[in-house]
Amino acid sequence: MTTKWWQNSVVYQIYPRSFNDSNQDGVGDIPGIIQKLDYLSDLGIDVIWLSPVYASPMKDNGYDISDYENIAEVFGTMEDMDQLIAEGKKRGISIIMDLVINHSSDQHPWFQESRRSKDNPKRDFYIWQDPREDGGPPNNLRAVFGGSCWEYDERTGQYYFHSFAKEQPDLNWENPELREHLYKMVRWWLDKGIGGFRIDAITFIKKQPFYDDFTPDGPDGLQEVAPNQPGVGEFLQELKRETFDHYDIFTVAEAPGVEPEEIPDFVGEDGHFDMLIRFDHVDIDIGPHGRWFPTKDWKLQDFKQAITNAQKATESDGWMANYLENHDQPRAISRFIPQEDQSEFTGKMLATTYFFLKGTPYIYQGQEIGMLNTDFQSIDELDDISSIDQYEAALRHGHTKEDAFRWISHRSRDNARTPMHWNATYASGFSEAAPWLKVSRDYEEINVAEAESRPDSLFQYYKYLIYLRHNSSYSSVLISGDYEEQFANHKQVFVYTRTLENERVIILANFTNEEAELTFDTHLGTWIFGNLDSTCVNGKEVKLRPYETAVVEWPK
Ligand code: TEU
Repeated sequence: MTTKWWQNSVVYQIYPRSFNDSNQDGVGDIPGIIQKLDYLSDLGIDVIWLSPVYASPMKDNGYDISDYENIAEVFGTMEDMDQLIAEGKKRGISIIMDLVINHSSDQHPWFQESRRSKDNPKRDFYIWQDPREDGGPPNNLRAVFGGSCWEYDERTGQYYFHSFAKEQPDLNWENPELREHLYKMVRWWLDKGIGGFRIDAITFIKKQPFYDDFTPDGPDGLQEVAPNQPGVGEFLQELKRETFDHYDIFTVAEAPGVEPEEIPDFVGEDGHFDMLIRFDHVDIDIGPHGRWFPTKDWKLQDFKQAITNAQKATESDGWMANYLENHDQPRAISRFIPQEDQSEFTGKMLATTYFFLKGTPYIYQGQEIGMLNTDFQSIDELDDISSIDQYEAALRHGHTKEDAFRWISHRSRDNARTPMHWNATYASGFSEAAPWLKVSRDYEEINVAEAESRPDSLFQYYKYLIYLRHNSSYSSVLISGDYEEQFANHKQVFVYTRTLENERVIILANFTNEEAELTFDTHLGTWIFGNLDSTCVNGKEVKLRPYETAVVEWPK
């Protein structure tokens, strides 16, 4: 199989607000990222996915854009952005931008125009509908960040639609002129020489019927807004045709609501995108209707099943974005490993597990040094719009403040958004000023300077995983090999093979603190890498110690 450049790549996600502050205002910025490019180059990554840096009132930390062709002042200037692209290029690192085009900010000039009058030329760039006879909103859908999807605007006596916060009005994709504006903006960015886009919440662009009554799923009488409505594919194909198709770039779509059997429509030769970000394997501890309360117990079985479904759906065509963390998720070690066993060692196990799945691995800032969830003390310490809404919803559902806070702080997106730990000095070396969000308590032990200085650190381990994919004699099988799960019903281990012609490699991971014994039909071969040593393999027998992981040859 000939591979595309982005299939051989490893992506690193930067949440600019929390990465590195160069001008000492407590908020990370683009020059701060440039200062750390050598660090990223040493780690060995090929692509940076940059969470939004566009002009924004920051109601959702940049996922509410008020000008697509300008940079937010706190993050720097367009010159800084151009320099980041150029400096990245020098090091063989391309930048992919976060493309947020389901909605804009309510401060975007288009929306400011749109809300002015019913006959404004930009009126139809957003979704406006009349109230029902009783004055209420057109339907009873609930926005992802809580409350009705409809916000009443006095000036014109109509409601506008928002899938997320009310400050994030949805763009009206049914309007061809709006779509043309968006495509032009996308091409403008691509002409700058970026490597592509991570595309935000894109399955939300097609809306549910406006005047239907939906069966309530909670005490607020509302039903959660549902993405991936019929017809979404036509917009996505047009977007691709008008923009991406003309460049040597890649697109990775965050696509909630896509069922495994629909994956081939979304990625692959004729798919809408190149890679897909799925949620099943990280949503295993989330309750129905996207609720973070109470935290749901999860089983290894659910995790394995979710991953295998996606792997199988991209067996002959299509490609996955494989990840354990991003800016919307808690830290992986804190989520998947019981408290008493959370360590670099278990972090190595998790890393190995997802790194060699078929697809492109994504590392989220701080994951490479094993950053953990934060010790938030009260709801006032949380900044995230979604966490605050979930907390209030938990109270509305009759839970106590203590329970609500425990569950929400465990799942909060802010766990991933605390400042990056660079060293053990003030504010973890992130800034000399007071940081916008508190620094996690453990920065003196868990930080980049410490990890770089120690040969057995998780950071060095990630470097080796990247090397194995990029430059080793196993690269081809690890990138292109077919995926097959082994011991699928086993309750302790996650095991899979990657096979390319005569080559076969097996990835083994014990998710428990007890030994796990596995018997194979044929002999295993050379131990390649792992978080302990080669003694776990003995002919047809494998004995995995607690949380042990290993990558091993398995001759065919
Ligand atoms: O997230 C989209 C998404 O589907 C969210 O509902 C996700 O499940 C949620 O963040 C959990 O609280 C994207 C971005 O990744 C997120 O950061 C933005 O807040 C959101 O879109 C709106 O732009």
